[in-house]
Amino acid sequence: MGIQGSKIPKQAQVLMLGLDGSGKTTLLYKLKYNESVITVPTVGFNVEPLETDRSSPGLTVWDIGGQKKMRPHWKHHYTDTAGLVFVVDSWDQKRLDEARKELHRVMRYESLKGVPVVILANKQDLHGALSPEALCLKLDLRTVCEGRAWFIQPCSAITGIGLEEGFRRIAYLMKTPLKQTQEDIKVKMRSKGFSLTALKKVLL
Ligand SMILES: Nc1nc2c(ncn2[C@@H]2O[C@H](COP(=O)(O)OP(=O)(O)O)[C@@H](O)[C@H]2O)c(=O)[nH]1
Ligand SMILES: [Mg+2]
Repeated sequence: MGIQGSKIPKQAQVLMLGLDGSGKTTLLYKLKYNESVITVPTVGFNVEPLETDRSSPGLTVWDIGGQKKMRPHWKHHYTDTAGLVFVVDSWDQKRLDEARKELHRVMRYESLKGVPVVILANKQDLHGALSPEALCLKLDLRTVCEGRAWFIQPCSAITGIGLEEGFRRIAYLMKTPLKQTQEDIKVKMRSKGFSLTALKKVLL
């Protein structure tokens, strides 16, 4: 179950999943140390504590290896997961279908029911990267995220753009009841001039 309302522990576990090569390890170290690291495929996992803001719990971010042979192990981390960050390589359209299938498979797990999710549309610095709107359709996010709070955040682990926003967003979704998150999105989108029809398209 997700943690919502008053039941916020001081440190909340965020699980970061996604295909191998989507940029999980690069973005974790960019965010944590503002350093670009040379990564090797993650065997096992990397764990890092992250602070978002004072009113949110600290996050313990688990970056789990995404290679095919590692994916059956993802489920061992689900039980204590309060928030999910799913990283997608927005440029590599050849692997989008594989990413969609993995995301949908993860979301079906009973122990992740209702857990908020932020999709990080990574590698936005690359020419030809798909926009968050296009990814939303290709990954069928509205269907797969039904019944939980979710958000798609464009980012780049190389420039660092969008990373803090993505993790602040997951912290916010974890501590805010689902209904309130939808109200907040409505207010935000209306203030940006979105029509009611557009709002209906993005809200659950
Ligand atoms: N251009 C670009 N390359 C990235 C970005 N994020 C990761 N990469 C590269 O993608 C490759 C795989 O990254 P890695 O962090 O190991 O992926 P992981 O398997 O998901 O942990 C590396 O060569 C990274 O330098 C990004 O935002 N933009
Ligand atoms: Mg890795």
